[in-house]
Amino acid sequence: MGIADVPGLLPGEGPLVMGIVNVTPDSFSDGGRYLKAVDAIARGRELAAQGAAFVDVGGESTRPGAPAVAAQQELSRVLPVIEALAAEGIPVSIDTSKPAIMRAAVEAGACLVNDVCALTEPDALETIADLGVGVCLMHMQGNPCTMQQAPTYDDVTGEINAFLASRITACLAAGINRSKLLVDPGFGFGKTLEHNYTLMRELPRFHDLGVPILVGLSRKGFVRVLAQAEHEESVAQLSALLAVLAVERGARVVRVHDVEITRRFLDTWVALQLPNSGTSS
Ligand code: 8Y7
Repeated sequence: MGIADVPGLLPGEGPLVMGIVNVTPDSFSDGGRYLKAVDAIARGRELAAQGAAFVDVGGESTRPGAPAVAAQQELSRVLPVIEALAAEGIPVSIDTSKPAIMRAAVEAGACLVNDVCALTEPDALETIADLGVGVCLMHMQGNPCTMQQAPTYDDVTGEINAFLASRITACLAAGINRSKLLVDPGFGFGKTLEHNYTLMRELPRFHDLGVPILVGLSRKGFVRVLAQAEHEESVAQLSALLAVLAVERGARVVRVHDVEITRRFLDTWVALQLPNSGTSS
């Protein structure tokens, strides 16, 4: 199943929520791993019940400064979760940049690959072409360890747009169908506060790429700054507001931690649309 086959992502249909399920256990014991998988599966079910169109399963933290995880460990974290959720008919996306994990995840039932490296790892393009699944191409400046040290751009939106255009071209050249692609400017990935604000203001410029736009704003550092509050509730609410703004500016999918409130905000926005103002891309 590819992106074009996922119900709801056809042109003219409303915004979709991707719910986040992190499987990053602290314990290395089998018992701990099993418990973490059970927790992650329960969380995925809960997010689907709250209205997530996909759950994004990740076994390696991509937060700034996070250490890399060995492929074997990443696999043992995510596969049981993907298998269980996919078996229940929940559309699963796999958050990874490693071709071996993309392949194993799709064999376990994932229908979408969420790659923060936009298929730049060796063999990633060929793997996605071969698997025939959907893929989200995200922009990042630098790598997760160094990206927040001194991100610089002359024209942040223009440069990210050009990068995403070049990755779309690379995908098409590798034999991946355009209908399988999503793009994402990568809020917080090698961006200062001001870069994130500019991207938010200029989000409509990404329409030119001609593929659906996904954004991840949920509980990110700049959202915490805007919220001016420590409580998670305020951060969740502001994240949901920003999801609505992003959708109004053309995003089709929002990747979030708080599915219920985001879905409620988006449903309200959809219900209160002015005539003839629906998104069409
Ligand atoms: C994003 C993401 C993260 C994002 C896409 C976090 C894996 C950091 N952020 N994937 N992943 N877009 N496509 O705060 O913005 O969730 S991890």
